[in-house]
Amino acid sequence: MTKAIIFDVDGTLSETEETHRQAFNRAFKHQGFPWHWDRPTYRRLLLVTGGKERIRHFAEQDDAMRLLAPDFDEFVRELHRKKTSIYTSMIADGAASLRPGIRELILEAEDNGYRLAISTTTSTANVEALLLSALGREGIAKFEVICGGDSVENKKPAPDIYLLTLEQLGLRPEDCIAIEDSRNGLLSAHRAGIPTVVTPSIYTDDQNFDEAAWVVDDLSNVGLIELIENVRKSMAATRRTA
Ligand code: XBP
Ligand code: MG
Repeated sequence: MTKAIIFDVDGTLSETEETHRQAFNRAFKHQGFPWHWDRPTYRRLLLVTGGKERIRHFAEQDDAMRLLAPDFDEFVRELHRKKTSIYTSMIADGAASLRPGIRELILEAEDNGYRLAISTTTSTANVEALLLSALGREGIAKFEVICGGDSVENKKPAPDIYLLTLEQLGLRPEDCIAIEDSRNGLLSAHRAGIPTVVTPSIYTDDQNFDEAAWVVDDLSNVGLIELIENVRKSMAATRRTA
């Protein structure tokens, strides 16, 4: 029986990847760095989860000479710290709002005694900034468990972040439903054994979601009970064909 809903953040709670992209570009400019990630480039780079990993991947693919700098690792950490500072300020200034239907799902889960958690690759500071901005002072407290960023060695699509969330919730995967926007996130939750609903976002609408229990473009007219029932039916159908 479903006892908890585990939300991804970027692309799921909110279309924040566009804000991340702008924050990266402002950080590059602030550090006097000649990089600029346009939307098509960022769509490609989003296949690599984690901002620091994404910076390194871009250098390897598009600016390999940078890797030769003796302090490249420290450079990446400093650049990412600046980007996170810019990003959290943009979010605090209202740069992003919750996707349609997300607020209603969170409040309905809370009202009906379902436990809430977050499993994300983004930095915890970014999560708190978004929850504060979108849900007010009590926003963060609605989520019993928030697992993010560098709390695990292997980021999505590895299952680590969802396994950590299950451990902190003290629940079995079949007692939860994950809500994701990307293939990396779907694979992470699926590998942890968690039935997953995917709501594609502006940067993931071309990805494959075959492992999803349910794919829904717009959550604005989907109540929590309907979502849980759709997942239950999908899991029952999967068991019948197994
Ligand atoms: C999406 C990510 C993150 C963000 C950038 O996270 O892969 O890396 O793109 O945030 P989610 P950081 O699992 O919520 O979809 O720069 O803090 O990594
Ligand atoms: Mg996401």
